[in-house]
Amino acid sequence: MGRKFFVGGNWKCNGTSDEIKKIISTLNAGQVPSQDVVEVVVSPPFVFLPLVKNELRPDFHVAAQNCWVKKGGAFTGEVSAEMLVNLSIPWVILGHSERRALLGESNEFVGDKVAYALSQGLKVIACVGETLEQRESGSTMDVVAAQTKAIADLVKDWTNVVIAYEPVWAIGTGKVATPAQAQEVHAELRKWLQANVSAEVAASTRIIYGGSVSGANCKELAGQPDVDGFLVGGASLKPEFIDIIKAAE
Ligand code: G2H
Repeated sequence: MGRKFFVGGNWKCNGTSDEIKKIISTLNAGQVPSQDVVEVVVSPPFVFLPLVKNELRPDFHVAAQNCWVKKGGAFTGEVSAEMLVNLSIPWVILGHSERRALLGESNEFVGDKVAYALSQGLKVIACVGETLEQRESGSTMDVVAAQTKAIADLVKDWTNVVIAYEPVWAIGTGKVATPAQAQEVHAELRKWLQANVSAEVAASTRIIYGGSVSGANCKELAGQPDVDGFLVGGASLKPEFIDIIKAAE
């Protein structure tokens, strides 16, 4: 199947330029497995993208945390996919639950964003995940399938898509999904891709887990057959991110 382990660091809305430089130094000094074993992508706030792009070691790549849904223009405050391509930023995170919840991004809007970003040549980390209420009411898979369907309806080529399963109740709470809970949803998602997209896409698309991943819990999560890596928030700002990358081994 050959799904290369993927570790993303989502720095969210954190950091001063001094703090960002410190994180870069730590990452640049870290001993990690080779690019044949793990793909590492870090996602600073927009304003720090050029700094990180210029200073970060070349075997780690850079992602934006969002981009506009279509071609740039009169959209105050937005950053377009074209601009990211112009700055040679290869990746973008789309559909993070913080944006879905706080900024009202719907499944369809996220699907449109994913399709447009891909059409411009960006690679996409597309986030899906259920709230606690949805999990407790037994609708986890319905929610995650609907979020994925809105993307699948518009995307034909999945080569440049990584799906991040991030249960909302596990984000920034310290309440990580158990390895069994993560594996269950990842396996169901893969089955969904098999049934609704193709066996090839199901076998080759990386499904990574996000939600309170740490140096302490990453090894066990990484041992699950359908967990192909992580999207890390809080811990990606700390030296322990290097330990999380090593979970690829
Ligand atoms: C989930 C994750 C990163 P954290 O949002 O995308 O954040 O690891 O802080 O839960």
